[in-house]
Amino acid sequence: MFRRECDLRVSRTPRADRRRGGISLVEAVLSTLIVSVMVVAALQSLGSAATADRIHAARRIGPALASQLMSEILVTAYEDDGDSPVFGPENGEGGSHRTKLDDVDDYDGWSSSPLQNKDGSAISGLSGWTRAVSVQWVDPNNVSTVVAAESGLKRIIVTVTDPQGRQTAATCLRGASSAYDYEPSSSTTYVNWVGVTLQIGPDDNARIYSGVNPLNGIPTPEGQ
Ligand SMILES: [Ca+2]
Ligand SMILES: [Ca+2]
Repeated sequence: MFRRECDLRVSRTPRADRRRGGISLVEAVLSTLIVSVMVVAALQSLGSAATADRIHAARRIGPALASQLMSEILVTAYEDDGDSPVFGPENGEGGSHRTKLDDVDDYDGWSSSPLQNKDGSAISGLSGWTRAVSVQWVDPNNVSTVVAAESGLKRIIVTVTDPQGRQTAATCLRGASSAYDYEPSSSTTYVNWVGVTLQIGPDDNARIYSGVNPLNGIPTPEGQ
């Protein structure tokens, strides 16, 4: 008896395995969606970081600009040494810059936008910022009380407003007998204020503003 045997087994790839050999449309769409979500999330993070950086810079610049102008004011005389001092700029001292302002109350009402250096030159990179000054006599026994007549004490307020309307205010008191109110014993040239603006690189937000009053005292008449 002849018996024939043959092997009819055929190797087949299961349908599921064959599908894994490529990328289906659904998988491509899902992958694109996931990547898109990740890109959007990354961009939002970058945008938030940039916004936070700008806010931080604005909070740092406001006090610096206020301090810079305040230091400029504090080294002027308490009262103009002319024959007819007035509260506010004396004759010939007003104008578009601050080079002729030589006593504290000359600065009352000063405001500038765009911001200016003392010589009237514009401070670049600060479009939309405003700096304003208010000076008032106050009661020496209660410095929060404004008085209408000479009291021997002036309160100076420098207010800086950024382009978004956020304000920074610096307040100082100035008496009538500070070191800067004594006449030198002889004609003397000295440095009493230095305004500083520093910037490294092209980023305006990285700029540093400051003003300093050197500690060298003004030469005073003997006995004073
Ligand atoms: Ca004055
Ligand atoms: Ca003056």
